[in-house]
Amino acid sequence: MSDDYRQHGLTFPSSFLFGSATASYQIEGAASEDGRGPSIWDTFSRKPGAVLHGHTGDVACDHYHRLDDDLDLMQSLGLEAYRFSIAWPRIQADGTGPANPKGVAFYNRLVDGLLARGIKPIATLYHWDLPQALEDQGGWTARDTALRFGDYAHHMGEALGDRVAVWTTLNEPWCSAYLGYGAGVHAPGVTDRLATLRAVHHLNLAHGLGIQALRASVTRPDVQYSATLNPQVARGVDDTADEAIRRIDALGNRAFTGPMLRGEYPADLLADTAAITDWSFVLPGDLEQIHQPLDVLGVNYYSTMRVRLWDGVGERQSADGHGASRGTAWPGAAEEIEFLPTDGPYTDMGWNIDPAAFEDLLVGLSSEYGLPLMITENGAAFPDEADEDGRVRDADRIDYLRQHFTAVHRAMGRGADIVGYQVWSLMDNYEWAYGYTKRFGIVRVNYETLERTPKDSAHWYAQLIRERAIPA
Ligand code: PNW
Repeated sequence: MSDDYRQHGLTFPSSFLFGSATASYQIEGAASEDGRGPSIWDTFSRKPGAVLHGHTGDVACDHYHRLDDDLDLMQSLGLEAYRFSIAWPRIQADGTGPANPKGVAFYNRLVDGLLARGIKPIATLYHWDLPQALEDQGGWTARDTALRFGDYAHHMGEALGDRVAVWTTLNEPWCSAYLGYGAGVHAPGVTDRLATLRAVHHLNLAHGLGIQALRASVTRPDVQYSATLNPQVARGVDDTADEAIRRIDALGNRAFTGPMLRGEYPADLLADTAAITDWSFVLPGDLEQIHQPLDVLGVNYYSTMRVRLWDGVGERQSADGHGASRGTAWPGAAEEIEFLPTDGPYTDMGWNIDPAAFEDLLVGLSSEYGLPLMITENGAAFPDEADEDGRVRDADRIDYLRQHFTAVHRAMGRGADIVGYQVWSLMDNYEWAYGYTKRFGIVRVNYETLERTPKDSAHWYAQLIRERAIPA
């Protein structure tokens, strides 16, 4: 960025896209309406003990029935962009065959409603709600799921490809593979090392096939293609940490950026996992399929981990409380890593607040891959309550957002090419294994009345967007 840009203080360029993000299963509800088939989260959330209080997404924020009001809400906050995801089982109940017109109609209304209000649609094809019928045939451990994803992407390109501005194939494939098939704390709840690595590859393949299917069906000329990753950021605690961080980076980051952006699986990743697999599920030609040109890299960031190599004595620490990424999720050489409690302060997730790591991450990614970056998620859960007057005074969330917007601004000052920021989340919603107990929204949702109330942070964000500068 130029000196001219720096002189204006904490302002953002006119092209910078301020928005907010959600995901289908977390907000829509209407889980069996208009031909929607069951997803792996409908199944997983009903498994005893899988989700806090047995909460499900059956109703969620009832966004499916409150679409127009929610669109008005976005407009009232001045959002320039809205990142949503499409529920695959609304489009193909069992993951195959023609597109369900009622499912398509809902997303048509959403996209048209956004455009009518001057809000850019950023669509994610897969934010974790895999059709259960595909899981019954192996889910992401099965190659066929990636092929089915390509067909689904083609349907969506045909349906919305004249209007969606930014397409994202996958949200956080790290979570799908490592939390879904490794730690088993997300759907489908599998705990199997080989399954985890097969899932990594088939998610990558789905991304590549999805991009190609979109390119073949989309007609909007100024469209952009992307994937959203959640880079794993580890800080070291002693002189064994560099090796621990390298293993985390191989499995957590380069397992995706390698094939997607460089066309190869890193040699150290293959070596670190050699005891589990020879990666023979990577077929000839797969890497060419996965390695597709992208316009933007989506980055989700919340917090960091603290690691060192385990000396093999006593019980290995895995810091499930105060470490953002489950210590039990990592296979292969990463099983010899200890995840130590991070330093506070923490959000209500027990995740530490570390905006300096965010700044460095963005500078590093930008120089490493040379792609424009979009912050597709950043935000915080806090146990906020409405006061007697109905106002939600979430000063802690404002503080978190201010620190992280400042980090983005500083990263841009250091040369990182960052094109936008989608706050997680527009409204309180279904926080996966935590059900409705964690509130990430800048808008409060009353889960009894489903009423929406913009929190102080929403007003703060609206001011930021209006002034294109971080409020003092
Ligand atoms: C992301 N972890 O999920 C998702 O993209 C959102 O759907 C979610 O609501 C948000 O972040 C907040 O959690 C994650 O345990 C869930 O490391 C869990 C982890 C990371 C990201």
